[in-house]
Amino acid sequence: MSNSRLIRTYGDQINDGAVQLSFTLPLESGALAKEAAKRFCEKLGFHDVLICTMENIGEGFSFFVVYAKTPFSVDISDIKVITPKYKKLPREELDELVKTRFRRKIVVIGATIGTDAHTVGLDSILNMKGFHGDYGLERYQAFEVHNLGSQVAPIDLVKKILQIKPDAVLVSQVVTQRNAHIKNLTEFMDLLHAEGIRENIVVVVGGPRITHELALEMGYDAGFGAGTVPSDVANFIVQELLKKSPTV
Ligand code: B12
Repeated sequence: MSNSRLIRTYGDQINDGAVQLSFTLPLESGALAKEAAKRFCEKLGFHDVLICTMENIGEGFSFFVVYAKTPFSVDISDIKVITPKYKKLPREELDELVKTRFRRKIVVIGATIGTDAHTVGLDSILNMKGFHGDYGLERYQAFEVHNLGSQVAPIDLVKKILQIKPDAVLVSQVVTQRNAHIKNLTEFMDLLHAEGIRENIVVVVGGPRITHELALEMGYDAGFGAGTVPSDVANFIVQELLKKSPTV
């Protein structure tokens, strides 16, 4: 007997396959553009294609919003997702755990590396006020936080690590155009290895397009994506440090 569990997108009725799409075609709005948009969706396998919005955006371009139905489904019994492993302890408990086991604060450095100027994601993890009603690492007694901000060159971050000697390094990468994040993350990891300091620290990367799987492939301890709250990261860091040095 098959254990497959097929699901399809939902619009009005379960598994009706309804999808909303938006895209741009290099055509002036009009009957030709509308028909081209419809045929394009049909080529993608959609049926019952309904063009809801067609608007000129600049000369010779039209933007579309389309409702359509897909015949495809996905078997979720096949899917294996890997996520960072940690037990979610409340802030007070985590503070107490660090106090009793480490008898000092956990030193954390955070930076957005390369030319990436997006700071909001990293700040939401580190700043006291936190994100989504969840306090940031600065609010914990357990952490001493050094937020270096954005556009930190990987080599400069390594210099700071050698100076501050943190327990954990948090790197943010939001821009993924032309795989800029892969280049930056690889460069940073290579530098850590070259300095012989990789094994001593917990190294975490985050950003909206970062997955735990990608992070592990690149030699990081964990990857955190969209919707991460600071307590996820706080718990991961402390529990990973305890795994690395169980005798602490
Ligand atoms: C605000 C913003 C800006 C601001 C940034 C201001 C600032 N100080 O941060 C400004 C205007 C400067 C900007 C500039 C640019 N931006 Co911009 N920006 C955005 C925008 C609208 C919101 C990003 C944001 O703040 N999100 C809110 C935070 C809370 O979410 P987050 O970053 O995902 O963070 C969460 C998680 O990802 C995770 N996380 C993030 N970092 C880390 C780190 C660690 C260690 C951990 C554990 C977790 C973690 O935790 C956070 C909380 O859950 C997005 C579009 C969008 N709606 O997302 C585009 C967007 C990110 N920008 C984009 C682009 C292209 C640019 C520019 C290149 C545009 C240009 N042509 O100039 C420039 C780049 C400049 C540069 N050198 O980097 C693209 C990126 C596309 C891509 N994948 O590469 C986006 C997606 C817009 C788009 N659809 O095209 N941008």
